[in-house]
Amino acid sequence: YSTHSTMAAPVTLTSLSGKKITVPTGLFINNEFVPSSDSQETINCVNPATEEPLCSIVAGSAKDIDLAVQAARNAFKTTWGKNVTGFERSRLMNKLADLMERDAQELAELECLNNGKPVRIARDFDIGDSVQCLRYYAGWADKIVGQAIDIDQKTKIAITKHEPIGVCGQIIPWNYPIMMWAWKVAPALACGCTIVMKPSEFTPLTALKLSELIVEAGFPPGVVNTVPSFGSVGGAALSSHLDVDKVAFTGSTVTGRRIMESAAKSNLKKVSLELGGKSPNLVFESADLDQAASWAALGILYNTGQDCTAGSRVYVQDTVYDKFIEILVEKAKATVVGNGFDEKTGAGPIVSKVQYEKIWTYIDYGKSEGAKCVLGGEKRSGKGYYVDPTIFTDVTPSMKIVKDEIFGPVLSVGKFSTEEEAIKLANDTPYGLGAGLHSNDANQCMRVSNALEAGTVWVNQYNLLYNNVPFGGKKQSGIGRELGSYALEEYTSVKAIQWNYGEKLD
Ligand code: TXE
Repeated sequence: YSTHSTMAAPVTLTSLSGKKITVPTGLFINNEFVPSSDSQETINCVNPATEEPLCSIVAGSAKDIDLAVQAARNAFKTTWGKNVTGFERSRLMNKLADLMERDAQELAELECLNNGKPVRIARDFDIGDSVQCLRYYAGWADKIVGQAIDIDQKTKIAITKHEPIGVCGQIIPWNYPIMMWAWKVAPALACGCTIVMKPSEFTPLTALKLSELIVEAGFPPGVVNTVPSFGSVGGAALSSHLDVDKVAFTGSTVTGRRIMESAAKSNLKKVSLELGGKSPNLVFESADLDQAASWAALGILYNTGQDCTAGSRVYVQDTVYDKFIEILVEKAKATVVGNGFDEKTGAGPIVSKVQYEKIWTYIDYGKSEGAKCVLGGEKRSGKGYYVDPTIFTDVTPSMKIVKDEIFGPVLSVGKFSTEEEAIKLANDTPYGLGAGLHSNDANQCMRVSNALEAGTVWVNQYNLLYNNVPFGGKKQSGIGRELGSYALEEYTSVKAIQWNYGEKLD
């Protein structure tokens, strides 16, 4: 299945539905798919449902990143940046959204082939949300405005301008390849920035396919460039590049730390990081237990637990603990884990062999550290990186399954007796991305929401995201906010123009 590493010719994949999908395999620089300028390396893409190879694509080198940055800088100075109106950016972004919507089924099937997630979910949620994200930020493109600040009413005024920050490196992970692309690209384009996108080496195919739509939508060359590459090569080159003004990252806390360090050591580029989590989900005795169990199951099983906000630690009030677990196990059992081409599938395979093995290591830790496995925990035979919903009860705070981000469908359920204890357990983590609470006591909902150390608190629900609501982490879960108007701050630089129209020096 090997291809010539230097060629950038498209390959045709056949999805399980029989659809033929043509995928570019080159690096996307200046609106063209090109081979690497100096490397023979390839990225070998695998279908996680079958463990079979899909295709090989060109892996970009540090030099290729440099060429892409040059293309992005050139576009920033000529056709984009300060040379394009908000109306035009909005028009192009809406066009791109329309094209994504037109190709939703094909993109969803490709996402399923490369990532494993169910086609239905990719199409209706990941892509549906991404289309909306583009339209949401297209709406902002001509509304990014500064302030006029009177210093006095007679002689001096200051004007603030929210200028595009410049060339943005965007490094995205493999759990939501299309959605993370949209979350990064949409606000950057709306603000007038240009982009060098580095998709994950595990799931680069949909970013390449979306690059075709960038051309079709009519974006000028160099505005969006895509350089699939390995993290230690392309990701490192982007974060240490002297001509990149900002790097936006979603991924592990370990890598986020490295990126920030590279940014500090190079040119102090602006950094936004959306990192890992070990999010708590609290169930109080007054809660509607049936609903709370449904949200808790969704919280850990959505995207097969490969979710930065996965509600991986559920804490239940002791008075309803046994009853809640009974309901939760039934709900979790009902989630169909299987091939993403089956419309009934609720959760697909794990994205890669490394992740699959990481999850099993943690399941083994759970067993050896004395937690009680009440659901799952057994390997399947046959091909595909499948992990069935797994629930551990009787957990203690020092267990690895309680402390570490597993990034799989593995849930720890613990017990508390008072609200104070629940808050203490919930906050006992270096992370602070998401948190949930279920209660029918309105005062308690507000008290606990205030006390939880997290960027998002879900009350009587879990894991829902909206394009107009900010998202991001506290503590070691990140820096900066995506989505909503808050994301615009990540891609703009404020300039104060101080204007004297009357004061004279003696
Ligand atoms: O992540 P990495 P990995 C967590 C999750 C998972 C663990 C490891 O717990 O099990 O991280 O996953 C690029 N400089 N999350 O190793 O390395 C890489 O190429 C610059 C949480 O896959 O963080 C990819 O594009 N970039 C998470 C991106 O970083 C580098 C999503 C993410 O990969 C780099 C994914 C470097 N030195 C994993 N090294 C979330 N928050 O949603 C790698 N990369």
